Amino acid sequence: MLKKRINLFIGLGFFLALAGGFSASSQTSDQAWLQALSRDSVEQARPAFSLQVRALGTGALEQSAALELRHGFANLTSASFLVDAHSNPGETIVGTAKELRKAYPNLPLPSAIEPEGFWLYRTRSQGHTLVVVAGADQRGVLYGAFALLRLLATHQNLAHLNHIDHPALPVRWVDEWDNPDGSIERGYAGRSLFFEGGHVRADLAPVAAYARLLASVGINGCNVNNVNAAPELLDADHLKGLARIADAMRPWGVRLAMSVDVSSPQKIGGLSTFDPADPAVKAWWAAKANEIYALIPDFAGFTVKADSEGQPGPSRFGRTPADAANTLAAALEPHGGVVLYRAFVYNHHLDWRDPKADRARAAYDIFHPLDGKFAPNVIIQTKEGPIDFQAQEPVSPLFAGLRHTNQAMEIEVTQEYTGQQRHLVYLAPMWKWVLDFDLRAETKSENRSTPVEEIIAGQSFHRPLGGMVAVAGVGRDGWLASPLAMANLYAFGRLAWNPNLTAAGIAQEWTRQTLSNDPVVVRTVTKMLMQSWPAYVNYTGPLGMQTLTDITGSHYGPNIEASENNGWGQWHRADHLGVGMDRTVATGTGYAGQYPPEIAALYENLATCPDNLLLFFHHVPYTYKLHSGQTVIQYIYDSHYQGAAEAAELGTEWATLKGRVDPALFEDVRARLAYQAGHAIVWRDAIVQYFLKLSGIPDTKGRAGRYPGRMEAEDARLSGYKVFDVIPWEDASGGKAVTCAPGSSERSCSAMWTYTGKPGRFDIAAQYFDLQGGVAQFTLMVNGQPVASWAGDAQLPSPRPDGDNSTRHTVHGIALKPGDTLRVQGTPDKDDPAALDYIELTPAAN
Ligand code: GCV
Repeated sequence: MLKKRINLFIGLGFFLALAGGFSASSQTSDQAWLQALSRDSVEQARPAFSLQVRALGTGALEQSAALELRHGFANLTSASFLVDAHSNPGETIVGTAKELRKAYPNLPLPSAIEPEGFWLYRTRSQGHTLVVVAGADQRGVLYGAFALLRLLATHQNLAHLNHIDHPALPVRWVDEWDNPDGSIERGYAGRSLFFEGGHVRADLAPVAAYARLLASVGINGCNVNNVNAAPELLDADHLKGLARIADAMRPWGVRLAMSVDVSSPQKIGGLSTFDPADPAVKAWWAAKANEIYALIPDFAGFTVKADSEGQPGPSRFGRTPADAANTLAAALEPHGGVVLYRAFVYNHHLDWRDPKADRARAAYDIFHPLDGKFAPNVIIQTKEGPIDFQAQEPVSPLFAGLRHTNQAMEIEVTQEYTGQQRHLVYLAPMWKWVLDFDLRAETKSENRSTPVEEIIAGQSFHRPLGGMVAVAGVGRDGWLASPLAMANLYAFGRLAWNPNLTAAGIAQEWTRQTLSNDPVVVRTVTKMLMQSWPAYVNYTGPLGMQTLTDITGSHYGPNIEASENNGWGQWHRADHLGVGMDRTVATGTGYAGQYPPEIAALYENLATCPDNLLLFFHHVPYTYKLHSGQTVIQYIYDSHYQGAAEAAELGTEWATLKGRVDPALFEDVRARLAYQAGHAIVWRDAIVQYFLKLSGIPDTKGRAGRYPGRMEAEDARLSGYKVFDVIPWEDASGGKAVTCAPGSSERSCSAMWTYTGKPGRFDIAAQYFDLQGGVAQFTLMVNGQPVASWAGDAQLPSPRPDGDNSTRHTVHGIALKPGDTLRVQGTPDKDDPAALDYIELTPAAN
């Protein structure tokens, strides 16, 4: 296995060197779904193709396409391929439709292939196999080559290959929130591929590998820097660096874009103002655009975050987003660039006591009145929901509110509010729900559906431009750090290409290419992926409550009150009587009225509001009955127990794949899923005990607040350990835990309990807080004999013990009898005080 990997690595390095002039790097695109191209996996398709690949033209992307096919055919077909190739020497011809028409006038080429589209065809000509990859244009050729390889790698029957396809959306970009110092805002996979120490990195081989990965799923643009933009990236030196990035991505048809700070003319340009209406400001941007295009002739455009979360904006001068966007658009227009102006504009100093204040309203309130005022090369980029990438939100009403403006939808691949890649959460089902959502934006008489996917494709309102943008957050740690999280990046590309694909179909495709074509693997992993988002919603914040996390900090673990009593406006308004935000027109903030009439009525009325968004639109008592017949409070209890059980199930399902997937990958994912199952319990217990205390209403199933088999650390016989109050209280069982003198690395502490139950075999879980800045050691002893030792060496958020870092270590099958002692010994290390919450005994499964 190791030898094979090394060979592949050398092969790819050679291939990249040919394609883009780069040396081999430790991060390759073959570490993701393209690894299928490096496996012997298409035996049945083998006779269809030969090694002969001929590009008709000399275009760079056509050359990339031909190289991809040679590389893919060679790796997909093993040595026996050559024998067949010898006895049946066929050819694969790669070119634009125009080139093919000229060279093969008798080919039944479709009369028109849409921009960036392709036609794949197989026939026999004079006893030889002829395979055709015809692109509408250069990008189409490349996308066609990758599509052909995908069909092969997923074992599709290509006997009658005759396939035409094109992307639904013209703008298909990833946004990276990378800073010049190499850090990545909301990135969970290490340092930047693009920047280091204030500059563009010298080694851009990983950037070329990333562009190849993006191209393989049809992504055509990459915005490389944080939307909280560093103005210095526009200076002459940095632009030269950015031009090198553009060079690295160009062989893959991925155009470079950048985020800009609208105050740049003042901050770095020496002007006294950045008023977008000022002629000097307009001239500054025009000159800057000329400078950029001189270095990067195919520069894609600017992304803008302004008047948002502290970023400067046109409001400083009484100007509108349209004024700012159009000034930038005018500068880019002569060169063919576009402006993606973000609708994520809101006041984060809202008065939380004001029942009419509502962050969800902001985008529509600000942008709807400007509809039709944006230049033709401006696209308004709107987050999928009205708040901020929560685990569950309604669709943004702004999509229906801009009929004379180009639109793009922004989604998040990096799992900011959805488990930060430590939790398996496949987001395609959520994105699909948004894409398919019919906003009923046309008048009733027309009775025409207007699903989001058609609006952003420009179809519904006849707009020339539109797209989908994903905040990707890739870094140098295996792209997204977690192998299964890569399904989200893959799914984004596939949905931006074709929003009609199904989430399950994409999951299957990804699994086949990344893991195996073994039907058991495909079935199991697809099932796991499809279960993961509903499970996460269940254990974090169901009924439209949003992710009940620390919204002012990590956005990771549970912290229910963090949303309240501040100006950020992510409120759920829970009190002792009820929960939910009244956004109705009748009695609330009026947000529901921003939707077209049919949808507004759906959400406005309690009787029709769907359960899964009830608390986003309505404030109801805990005893309110859902359509399902359950009360709200009972649903909160039930969904959290169900969600935690579903999270555990993911690990059980994965365990069945032992021996069917790569052993190292198996173990990596196994450990991640075990962690997730433990953290889902932290979420479950935090939310359940919080709402039990707040509502005072017991769980009809008797679970909330009762934990059979749990032994609290604060109730143990403590030696060295001190009891402390965890903040927020709901993040620890009973609100308390114990800590071992932070700062001291000499001493150990211990917590001891005596077992009083019946004799039996048990799984023993120790719930501890794994803090950064030190590696505490723990030992579990039974009657003084160690049965397990482990290190608190994870890198989890928060510098203090709370739900961000509460972690579970489980030991299986320990025999206990009454009178036995159980002891956890914790040894702190630097800033990690070996804090402990409880141990929990459950009867061993076998
Ligand atoms: C780049 C959220 C994130 C911020 C991000 C912002 C945005 O608030 O937490 O990190 O800033 O969205 O999308 O601009």
